[in-house]
Amino acid sequence: MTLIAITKPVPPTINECELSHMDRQPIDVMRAQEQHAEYERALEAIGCTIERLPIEAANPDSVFVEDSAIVLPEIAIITRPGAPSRRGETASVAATLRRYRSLSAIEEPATLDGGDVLCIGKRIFVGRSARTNDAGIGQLRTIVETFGYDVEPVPVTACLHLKSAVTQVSDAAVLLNRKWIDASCFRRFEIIDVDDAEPQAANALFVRGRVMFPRAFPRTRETLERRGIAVDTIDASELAKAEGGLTCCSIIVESV
Ligand code: CIR
Repeated sequence: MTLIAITKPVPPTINECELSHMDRQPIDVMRAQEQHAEYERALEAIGCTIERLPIEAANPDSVFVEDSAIVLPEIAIITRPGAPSRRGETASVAATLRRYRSLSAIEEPATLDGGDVLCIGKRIFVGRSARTNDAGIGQLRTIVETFGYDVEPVPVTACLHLKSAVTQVSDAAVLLNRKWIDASCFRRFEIIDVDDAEPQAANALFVRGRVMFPRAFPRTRETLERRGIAVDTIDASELAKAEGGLTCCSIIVESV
């Protein structure tokens, strides 16, 4: 089985990105591009083939491809991002995913961002957030229930997306910030708390049994390692200024 990681380059316009829970700070575009290249190399090192789509200068947030699609083994669902400025990002992702999966799409008036969707086995947690509405959750449920998935909504108010507050870090464990979401939704899993001093540390990328993790959060990294979870760290500090984490910068597709 091959793992494809779909990415898009950091556009020169990234300083015009959407921001919801952070103050705007200047983003050094070259540094962001270098960090993004390091991210792609880290994915390659764990066996992913990078499929880099063309740069989209007209879409300041286009590097955050995760928000454009949900990919399951059976189907890919093209989203309708909650921020109107981001709706132009989905076409190129759909054109690529069509080669790997049959496609379905979230339709108006529904909105759904990929960052709000956390799939663990046959359970799909979906953040009800400023970006993802009830119609989006409902349409997703209708599409995936035929394949045997359960959809569980999780309220998200304190941060941008569900995956800003919780991600999977092993077959059995999630890394979570319980100040931002209700941890009881994840009671079936072993819960690892982010360090109190690192509220933004919950977004880790779990691929092929490995965890890619931002270098900016050494205390949470220590907690993960104490719990037996080895991590590869990368510097994603410039992309973090655009409110993006590690999961946001790729769409992982298992291809047979
Ligand atoms: C936004 O606000 O849409 C972007 N500046 C950040 C998106 C990050 N995406 C993600 O967490 N999945």
